[in-house]
Amino acid sequence: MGRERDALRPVAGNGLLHRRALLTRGLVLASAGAAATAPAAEPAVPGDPAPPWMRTPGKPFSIYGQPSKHEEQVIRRISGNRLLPGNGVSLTPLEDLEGFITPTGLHFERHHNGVPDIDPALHRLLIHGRVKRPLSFGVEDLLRYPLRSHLIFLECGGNSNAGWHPEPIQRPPGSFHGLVSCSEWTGVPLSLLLDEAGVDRQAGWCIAEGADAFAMNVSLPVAKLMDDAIVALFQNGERLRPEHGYPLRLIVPGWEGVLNVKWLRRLQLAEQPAMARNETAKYTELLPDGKARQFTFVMEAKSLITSPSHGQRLRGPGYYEIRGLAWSGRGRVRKVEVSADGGRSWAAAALQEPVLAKCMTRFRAAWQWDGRPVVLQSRAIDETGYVQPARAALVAQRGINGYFHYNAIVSWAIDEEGAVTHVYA
Ligand SMILES: Nc1nc2c(c(=O)[nH]1)N[C@H]1C(S)=C(S)[C@@H](COP(=O)(O)O)O[C@H]1N2
Ligand SMILES: [Mo]
Repeated sequence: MGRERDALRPVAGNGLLHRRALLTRGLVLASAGAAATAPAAEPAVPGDPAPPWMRTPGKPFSIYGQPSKHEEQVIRRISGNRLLPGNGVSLTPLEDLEGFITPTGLHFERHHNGVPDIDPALHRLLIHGRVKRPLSFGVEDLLRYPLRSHLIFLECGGNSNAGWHPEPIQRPPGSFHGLVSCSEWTGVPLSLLLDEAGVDRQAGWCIAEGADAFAMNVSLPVAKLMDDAIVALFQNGERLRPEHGYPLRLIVPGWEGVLNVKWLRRLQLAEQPAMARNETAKYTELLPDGKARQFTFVMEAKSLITSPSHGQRLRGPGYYEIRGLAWSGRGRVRKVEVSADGGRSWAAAALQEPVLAKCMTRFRAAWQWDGRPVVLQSRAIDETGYVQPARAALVAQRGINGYFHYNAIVSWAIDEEGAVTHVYA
């Protein structure tokens, strides 16, 4: 009981409790008692009459499952281009999801010229350029190689770029941080295929090209491809969906989304990068000194509170579980800290297992809200010791002409009414 009472003592400003509190039974009642608020559950009704759906047989089986009709509002939000309908994004509604896997139907999408309709029997993957033996693989050929799975996040380098706006954008977090999702990707380790082709020693780069009408291409260092890249054929257990690269795509764990070429058709080994559009005009960042950062492959550590967040309303003072996601392209998330006083004091959040490298990690923190205005924040620290920066620090370092790779701490202000707004704290 001593430990339990300890767990209910705040460890940081404005009511953040020790993460042990999440394991303490009776926490809700105990803390609700302390704050004199009603518990969330209603007392049981005597009699417990059978609801209507218990009085007739249910529907028969279905051949492919769909979410409940009561969850129709949980959708990807599309931000397209009226003049070029195939160029745009759809975003994952992060605030509506739990755990760390993104359902495939809600995984964000980014296409430059639409989703090609590819016949898997005709699709080929060519490995050529500076290799001893150029090779061409069909899907059936690739399925005979040993497979490997990566549970990883995929994030567009342009995710969260509204953070560079001078005023905080007032939208639910998925609407401006939702170009990140997390899946299990399964495919052939690229090192196997490159070894078979025999990469020339001078070939440090590999130019990957997709079979879409944009023929998107990017340049990647061969060392990374040999390390942990895969040619993915499956996502979350089933064959890739057309919008995510059917029948095969490149997966480059922890590196920015654009490098994960969908509908992959060509890997050309070369001594130099291609200097393609998406590594010169785009996905580069103009720095305050007028120079541009290029080939910023890794997605740095980031975290985000998904609940409470913009668009939600707290129903009065009392106990809340603060919930969010954290990830780092450099490896595991070592720690997530949560603040309820705009960053003056921090409490360690509980990290839900499994905590995997280059994967999303779900974090939770116990919080007793006293009903006064607060600013909630989270910051991720990864296994390299990298600490997610405050917005002011990121802006000081990178200026405001960057557009890509925004990973600053996100702040949610909660007012006396329980309304949540986005602020720069
Ligand atoms: N061939 C091809 N590959 C592509 C793209 C594309 O337009 N064409 N978009 C890239 C970008 S910018 C991102 S962020 C990711 C998005 O992958 P997803 O749509 O599966 O989420 O795919 C990348 N691979
Ligand atoms: Mo992207």
